[in-house]
Amino acid sequence: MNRSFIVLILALSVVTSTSCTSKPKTAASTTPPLTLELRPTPEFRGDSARSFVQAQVAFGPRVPNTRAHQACKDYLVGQFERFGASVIQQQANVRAFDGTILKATNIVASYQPDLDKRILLCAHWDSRPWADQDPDPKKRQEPILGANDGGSGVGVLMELARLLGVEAANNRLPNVGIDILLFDAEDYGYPSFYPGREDMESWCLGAQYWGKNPHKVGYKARYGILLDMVGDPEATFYWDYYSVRYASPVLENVWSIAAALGHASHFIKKEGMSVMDDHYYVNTLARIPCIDIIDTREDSGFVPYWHTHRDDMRNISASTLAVVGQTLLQVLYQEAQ
Ligand code: AHN
Ligand code: ZN
Repeated sequence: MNRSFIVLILALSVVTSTSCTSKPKTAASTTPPLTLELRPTPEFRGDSARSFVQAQVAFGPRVPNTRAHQACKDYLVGQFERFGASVIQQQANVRAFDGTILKATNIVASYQPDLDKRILLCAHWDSRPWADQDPDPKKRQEPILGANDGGSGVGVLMELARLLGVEAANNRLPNVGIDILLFDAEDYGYPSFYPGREDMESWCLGAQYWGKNPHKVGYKARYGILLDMVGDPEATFYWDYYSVRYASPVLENVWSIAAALGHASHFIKKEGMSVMDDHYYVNTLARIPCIDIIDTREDSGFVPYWHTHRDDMRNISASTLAVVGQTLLQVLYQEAQ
């Protein structure tokens, strides 16, 4: 009786001690590594974003110093105001590679401008003055529509602003300040047919100006996300070199959130090419860690119609715009908790 009682106690202590020591092991092997808990967000409408791309393209090429450029600027400012944002137009005369002075305007649309904790979302709203990659040499001097290159990123951010406007009206904005920054004169970079030395600083003139002269003194954001060419049905977003170099935790976060939403076929966690884009100056001049969500293809650079006359609405997929927009919304609402 006594002995069996002791055996029972021993057996129990073995069971309890094993279960005690093995508990962390079991937990580690059954719990997936830090799964992300998705938060409820408004529903991003890809068709609405696409209609905002269409509206920009309807102005024609948005080349600095043209009427279409001016008209599109007024349209964008009007829309962001209609969506309840506080809008600042930052005017800048910037010098192009050939000496032309461009009357550029960076547009900043802010939600909850008084909050300290801010996220910066960017795109460029101008379009390229030349189709210098077009297969037809006779058409290379003409400006492009830039539905994808320029239009798509702005379209996504407009739909996001529309949704934030609805949230603001219902007093349920996420608890984070959001700045939508549309850079001008991104795509006035040195054309391939122009003689002389190629100059990387000829790109992103609006971003360079803003990086040296932020729209508000001492402006800071936790991080930035740039959208560029986010409308193609088969868009693939790889990690670009400068994003890795300056903002790799942001890449990790955004690509993980995209994967959790089921978008891993577009957001590919792999290094791609090095892209000289507006985010370079947000990183190096404003010193805000900023990534670029930009469509690049394994081994083949940008989309095949990049800087050609085929960069039109045919390449703009409501579904891809929604993949990007829904990911951004989730990123924002993850910050808000
Ligand atoms: C270059 O790599 C020269 N430009 C990439 C930035 C860009 C141009 N994005 C759209 N158009
Ligand atoms: Zn371009």
